[in-house]
Amino acid sequence: MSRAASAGPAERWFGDRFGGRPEGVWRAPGRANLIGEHTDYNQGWVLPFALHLGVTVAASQRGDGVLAIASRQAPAAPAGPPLATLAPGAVTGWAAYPAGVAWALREAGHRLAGGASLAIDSDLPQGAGLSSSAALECATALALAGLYGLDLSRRELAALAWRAENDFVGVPSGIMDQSASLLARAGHALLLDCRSGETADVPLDPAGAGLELIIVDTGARHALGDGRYAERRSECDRAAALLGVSSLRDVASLAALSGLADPVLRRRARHVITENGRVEETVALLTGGDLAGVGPVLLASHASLRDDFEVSWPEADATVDAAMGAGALGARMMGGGFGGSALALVPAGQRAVGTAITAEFARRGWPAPAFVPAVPSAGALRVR
Ligand code: GAF
Repeated sequence: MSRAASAGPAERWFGDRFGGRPEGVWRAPGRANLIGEHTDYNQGWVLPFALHLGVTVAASQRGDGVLAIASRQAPAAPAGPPLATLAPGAVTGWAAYPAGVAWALREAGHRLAGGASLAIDSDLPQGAGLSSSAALECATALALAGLYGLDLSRRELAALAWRAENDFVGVPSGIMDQSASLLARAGHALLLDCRSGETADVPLDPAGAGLELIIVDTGARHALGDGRYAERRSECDRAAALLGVSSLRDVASLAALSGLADPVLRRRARHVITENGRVEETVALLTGGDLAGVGPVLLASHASLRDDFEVSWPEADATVDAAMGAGALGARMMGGGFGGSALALVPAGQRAVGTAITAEFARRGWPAPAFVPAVPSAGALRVR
């Protein structure tokens, strides 16, 4: 679905719930991550790109200080917290994400005095590891900044959206997803240094290389807030502390890991260090015009996430094996892990990979996976 086409349903939804025409419509995409998994909160590097799927917010200012929120995907559960009462824990469920953004803006000293009506529509699958939460936060952040004329850079908005997720919703994510949604450019992946915040656009044009990137939604649902993601974060923090560095980014070489007695912490740290190296390798390959050469790097990333970081799940492993057996150039699980989507790099128009994955799921008695073309798209924007 194109962005222009997607403004209509959100506008009509606004009319249904609030009456009249919204002052504006904003849209923020979900993301895929080419490589650099579980490196963001270790102050390392990531290389995500924006998807063509996303969240649209049709919005207007109000005069009563209320944040009225209605989602087309959850019509039975509208929310309407007064802005003045917003505090962590005060709003739960999906509405905590937009409410958290209003809270983060207020905490940063921005006035949204009259409140806002937000009509939300999404074409992103939830729980598929494609950052539907970050897209909701970023679309809301752009909408509120637009309505109230706030002079905030994309980087500042990403930081506020990230703060909403961490400090209001209570999910301890890194900054990758919000950055990809707000900063990515069409036809490019976004190289982000998660310590300095510096970014660079790296050309990513699968079609031009005669290839396709395919997202495989494995159907296994994941939730960043279920505790396992937080456990990985704290293992990384412990490993860094034991190695005497402020984050695993600062570990100079794999040899230093002999200083970790705990084999689990050693494996976690090894993943982060080698994954940072794989981001660097991927950027060099893309810059040299060799997308096909990225295939083996994706596969190595998957092995590291499966064996060292232990965040893969059976459907992702089966997807990667079936894809490689049917002629993919590379494949890996994507995102936080324990469910969600995998990414496969395949020759353009080659249907054998999808067929093989679907057949493998059927053989194992799993529901059929869904396939989404991953086209590097533009970051968030005002649609109208
Ligand atoms: C999730 C998180 F939200 C990101 O910050 C990142 O840590 C990712 O998992 C793993 O790379 O998407």
